[in-house]
Amino acid sequence: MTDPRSIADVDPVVANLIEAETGRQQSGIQLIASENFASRAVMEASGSVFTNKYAEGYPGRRYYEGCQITDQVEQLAIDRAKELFSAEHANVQPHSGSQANMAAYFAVLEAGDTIMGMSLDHGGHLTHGSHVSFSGTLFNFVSYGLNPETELIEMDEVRRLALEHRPKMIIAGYSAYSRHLDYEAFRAIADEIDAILLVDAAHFIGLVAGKAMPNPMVYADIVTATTHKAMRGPRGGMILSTEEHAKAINKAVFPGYQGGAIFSQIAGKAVAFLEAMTPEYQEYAAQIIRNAQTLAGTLQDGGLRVVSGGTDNHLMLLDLRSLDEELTGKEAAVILDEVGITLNRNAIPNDPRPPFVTSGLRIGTPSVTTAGMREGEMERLGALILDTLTRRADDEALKEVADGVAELVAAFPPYPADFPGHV
Ligand code: DSN
Repeated sequence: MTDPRSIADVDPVVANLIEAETGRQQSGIQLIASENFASRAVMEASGSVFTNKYAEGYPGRRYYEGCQITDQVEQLAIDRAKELFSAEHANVQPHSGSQANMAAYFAVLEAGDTIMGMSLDHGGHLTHGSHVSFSGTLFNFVSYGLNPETELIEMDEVRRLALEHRPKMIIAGYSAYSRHLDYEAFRAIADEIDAILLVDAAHFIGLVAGKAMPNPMVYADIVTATTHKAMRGPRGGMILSTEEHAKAINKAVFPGYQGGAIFSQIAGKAVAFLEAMTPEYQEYAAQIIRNAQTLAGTLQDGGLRVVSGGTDNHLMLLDLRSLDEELTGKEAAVILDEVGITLNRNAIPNDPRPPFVTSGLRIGTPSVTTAGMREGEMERLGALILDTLTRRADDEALKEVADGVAELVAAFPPYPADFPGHV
């Protein structure tokens, strides 16, 4: 029999770290745009006995025996994903968003082919062609950026580059861009050069699930995504596509780029998809955007420039130079973390500082919205952020901000008091 003792008895060191991390997550305000608080149901599934099972292959066609139940859980996740996003095909096996992208690229392209995506320093993702990622070394990437005046993707420029370089795939999607994507224009450009249109919806798939943003599957050949950001599921990735690419995508995920899938995570994905089918989740998704817009407005009123002038989604980028030319993203993020507001430094478009320093911050509202905060709390939070940044040399002022943060957090705990690991 396996050791029946709890983690506190078997490994108090790790048990203490779990308790400490639980304490950290709920004693501060979490504003990292790619994070969220998964539900207890999601975590029960992703911490379940499915972690023990190998089931290489796909439902009904496995290389191992004993997959009867695993087949059911994967099929459930597939069916729910297809229903949620009106997709002809879903693959729920990718371990992460990056692996989903890698498999999707190789499903329909060959190494060396040309792909066009948004550059990392204008808000794209590492896997959209950065030279430090597999994408930039294995494919010939052409990047589009933002119009320097409007800080928006300019579709005429995307079309000009597409006609010049004739990529076999065009990627629409981002990690740090706060505006709607013009799917119709991307589709038209892809059709003009006979390219595949892939939408990387990793950041905003949860808003699509909650019907707070348009569904990219209506336009794209392939949609890649993660399940743990605004989606609020377990860590992992997935690929949605038209039936035309279904076989190639399945083959690319397994055996192409992964071995056995992580079925405990797939069980968690199934639960998250079910949770996302409820009217409550739709209200949650809409509230994420209202919160982001209120927070952006409050920060703008306080003199902080929001890149592109605002947000249509769950995130915003702040140009710290508007408050103080000397203030870097790194310094601002560290000071904010010290008063209990956790976010990440982020390059702003055409940032003169290196990526480890930056002149900007990225803020996202999925986690605070899960905790139950609404517009009123976003105004309070905006004031606390502004106070921290403008009075950062004043220890007394920072102490007052930290007290304000603690008050806000205490009123909106992400997890109930009886939650496992709660401190
Ligand atoms: N690292 C994630 C983010 O923070 O946006 C994307 O993979």
